[in-house]
Amino acid sequence: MKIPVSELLVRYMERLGIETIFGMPGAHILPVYDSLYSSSVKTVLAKHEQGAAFMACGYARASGKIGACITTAGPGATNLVTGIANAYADRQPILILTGETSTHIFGKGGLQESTGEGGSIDQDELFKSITRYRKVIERTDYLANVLNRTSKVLLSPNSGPVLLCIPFNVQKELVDEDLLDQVHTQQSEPESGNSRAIDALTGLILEARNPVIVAGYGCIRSGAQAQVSELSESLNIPVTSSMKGKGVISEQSALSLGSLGVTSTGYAYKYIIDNADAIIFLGAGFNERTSYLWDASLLHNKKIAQVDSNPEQIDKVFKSDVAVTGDIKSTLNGVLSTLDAQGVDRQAARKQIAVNDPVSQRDAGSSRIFESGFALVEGFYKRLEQHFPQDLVVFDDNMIFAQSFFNVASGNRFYPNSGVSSLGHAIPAAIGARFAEGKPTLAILGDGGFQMCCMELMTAVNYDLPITVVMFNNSTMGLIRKNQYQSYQQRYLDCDFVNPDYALLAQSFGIGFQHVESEADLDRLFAETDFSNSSTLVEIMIDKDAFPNYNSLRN
Ligand SMILES: Cc1ncc(C[n+]2csc(CCOP(=O)(O)OP(=O)(O)O)c2C)c(N)n1
Ligand SMILES: [Mg+2]
Repeated sequence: MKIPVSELLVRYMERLGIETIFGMPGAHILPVYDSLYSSSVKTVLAKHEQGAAFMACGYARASGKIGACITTAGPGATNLVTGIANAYADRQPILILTGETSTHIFGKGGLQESTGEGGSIDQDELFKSITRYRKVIERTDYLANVLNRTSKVLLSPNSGPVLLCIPFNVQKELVDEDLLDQVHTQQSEPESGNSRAIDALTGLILEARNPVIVAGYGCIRSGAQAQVSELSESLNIPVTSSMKGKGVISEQSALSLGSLGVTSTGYAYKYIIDNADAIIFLGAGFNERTSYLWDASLLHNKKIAQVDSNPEQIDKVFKSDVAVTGDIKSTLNGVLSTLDAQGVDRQAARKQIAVNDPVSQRDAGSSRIFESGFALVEGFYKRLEQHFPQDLVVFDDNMIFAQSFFNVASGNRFYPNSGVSSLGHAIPAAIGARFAEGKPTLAILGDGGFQMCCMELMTAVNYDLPITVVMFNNSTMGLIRKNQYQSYQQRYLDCDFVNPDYALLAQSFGIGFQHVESEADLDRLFAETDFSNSSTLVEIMIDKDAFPNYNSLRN
């Protein structure tokens, strides 16, 4: 049977398991919207296409499934750019569908034309560096090929955004529905490292006297939390994490060193320098913040192993003694079964680690970064830990507070604003995640960030989707003010600003509101807030002149 291309694309999305598509319609993409009318793929109308892109990112991160966005040609597509850049940097699988003027008017100055012809903007060129595959579909004879390439990228462990731009007339062209049978839409089994590499990794782990695991986001992507915990617990190996790897093993566990990085308490850093003779990087990059600006003493005189599914990460900034390219979960399963196959007595092979109770020592060190002025922030995170032993989902744009103050339990999920670290991310990302999972979901951000994306809260209201937004109110772009304080002789420029009345704002949005300026307010917040069934804006007051005591810039 013949069906329109728009219909075929919607059926393709259904086969890929796409459940929700975030975006905003415009005339050039309406045929696809019309085909979505009777589809199982649910459409979500965002307030701004950037919000739609961040929602797709949040959806993909929380669910591990493919996120999707849909916009019209021209401004609809250009508004996506930062969100898609974020997905590219984070290797999130996001399918983007955009419209375009009809092919017969290419170059003639069509409304919102984006072909790069006749003086129009060139959308394809614009997205070149932030997509892993993109295609302006001008014909239908190669459609099966295009969709196969799309699937290949979206289903790969090192995925990223794919942009399909479909001219208006092509969306309405008829094609044979059997064409879909030529397109693969199933994920293949993730590949572990090869057996020689697994043997070498097992050997390095057994030989080390005091190894430390650095767990990164790769562990979460591959769902390797149980394997990391088993390796750590059975051989008594302490675990630290990158910011994105927080919670791979419970940060409340005695084997957790907390997270590693320039904005952390510094406990894991000191532990590694003083004690470790081997470091095992699992899906963790050694980037600027995690590595303390590539501090060589962290790696000095230590054996290094690295496991990553992304070959680009291997030996990127350091040379490892053992490098394994492969899925982390399957690779660790390989290590654990190699230990058994070699008859290793895990009890006897346990490491004699140098600390008894890392959690309390770690917390005692936290004053190094946050000397004063952050008691309410700390109090908030401590109560959050107690209130949610599990099932909490947190998207956090402020990150550095949480890095030191929030011990993420293994049943909770912490998603810092990684990717391109763009402000305006947490609220839409949390909304996207809430569409994927019905768990209590928090967006944590500053007042500057809030004002960049607060209208998306109305998207949550629109879909009756409960989320809790926690906003730190210091009437300033705190991190910018900190830099101008530390490095520019307090010549404050374009950091301070005036805030609206947030109680009235929440009221006008029809959501709950909590104002926090004391410990008693924090108690009330946790006693009164329904994190599961209704939306609330929480405003926590902090001092604009309280600065975290770190400097992340290399001169
Ligand atoms: C889109 C974007 N623009 C600019 C920046 C640079 N930037 C990083 S932190 C920051 C200030 C954030 O202020 P706020 O959200 O109020 O958080 P605070 O630091 O005050 O806690 C800015 C402007 C950015 N990360 N993203
Ligand atoms: Mg602020």
